[in-house]
Amino acid sequence: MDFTLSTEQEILRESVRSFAEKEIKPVAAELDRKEEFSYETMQKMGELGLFGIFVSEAYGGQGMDYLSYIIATEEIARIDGSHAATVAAENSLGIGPIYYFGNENQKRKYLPKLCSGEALWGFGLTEPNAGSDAANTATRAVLDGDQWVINGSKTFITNASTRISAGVTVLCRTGALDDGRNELSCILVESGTPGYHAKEMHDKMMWRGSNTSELYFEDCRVPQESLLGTRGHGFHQMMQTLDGGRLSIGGMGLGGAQGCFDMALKYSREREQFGRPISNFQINAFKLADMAVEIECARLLLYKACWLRDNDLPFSKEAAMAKLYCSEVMHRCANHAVQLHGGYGLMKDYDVERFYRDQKLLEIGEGTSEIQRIVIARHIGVRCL
Ligand code: COS
Repeated sequence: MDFTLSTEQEILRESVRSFAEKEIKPVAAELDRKEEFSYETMQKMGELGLFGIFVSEAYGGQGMDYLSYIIATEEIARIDGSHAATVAAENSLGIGPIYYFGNENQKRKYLPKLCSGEALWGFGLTEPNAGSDAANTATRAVLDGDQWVINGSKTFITNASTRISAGVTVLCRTGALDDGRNELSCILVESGTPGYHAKEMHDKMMWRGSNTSELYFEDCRVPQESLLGTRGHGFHQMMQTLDGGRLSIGGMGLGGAQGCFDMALKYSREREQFGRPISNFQINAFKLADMAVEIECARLLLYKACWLRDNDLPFSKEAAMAKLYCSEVMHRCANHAVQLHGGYGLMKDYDVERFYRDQKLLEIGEGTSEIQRIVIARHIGVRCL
């Protein structure tokens, strides 16, 4: 078994790490405080090649493997969850569906701009009454001549209401199946289409530097050719996309946990109480040791899931495991890191305070921890829901 990363992956890790330290770290706390999306760092991330990492060069991507993309996400998350959210949502949820299910015209039209970071694209799955029960989509699309007419709404959609948001992939009911279930299809809707409105959501606890939106469709008409892939395949497309997206949430959990560990180790070596560094108290040393073990396990689990994907092997179960475990590891690491910082960990002057808030999203977004356990249970032969 060879655990060595390739030279390209090592170089990517180093360059993303140094970019995140230099360009994101100095602005992350302020963006979080102001709840502001940064177009400046967005542009710089585009120039660095952080979008379309796994997309072929023919469409403007970097032509690297999925593990490389996850390593990049991990390194951004080590410094800031909001920027990692922008990167992860754009790559796996924005670009992913168009790249994997789009026709040649759609790929040529949208991917180059999305891969350069000039434009963002949303993933319109969640609705006010269709969260964990994603198939319960109420948004409808009816074919009228050669146009789809869309009515409904979506919520908690990342990257959909910035001034560079170019559009969104929307899961819609397009009919009924013989067995009574809904026929669900994905439709691409461009920003600026009459009847489509994206409204930014505010007052978030976490990921305050990333863009989150509610989407409204009122008799929104798009050409029939805006259908993504095959009619009726929308739910499968969304679920397959989430398998990949869950790996990137795993990357965010792993990177965030590493960031918490790095801050906790540094602080507890410097902070002295009772005449010695607090890291020298066994109770604290054991916390740091436990964090190191869990981060190592998380990395092995996540990288193995990426390896399965990169080798075209089934990986849904492992993606759910990695997403579940990495987010829960970050939860525990953020908790330990704040505890080790004592009163200072509760202050916004210290980045651990932001990490403690940002980690919570990972146990909820792209399928809650409970949903991951359902997916895993089904894979190990237990039918539950
Ligand atoms: N890849 C491809 N297809 C999949 C799939 C996957 N990972 N998971 C399920 N499907 C398919 C099934 O094969 C089934 O296909 P058929 O209708 O052809 O038989 C169909 O999708 C329905 O699957 P299932 O019966 O398992 O659906 P359920 O409604 O029971 O729920 C869960 C499945 C709960 C796992 C799903 O709704 C889910 O993941 N919910 C969470 C949604 C989520 O993560 N939201 C967050 C979005 S933030 S971007």
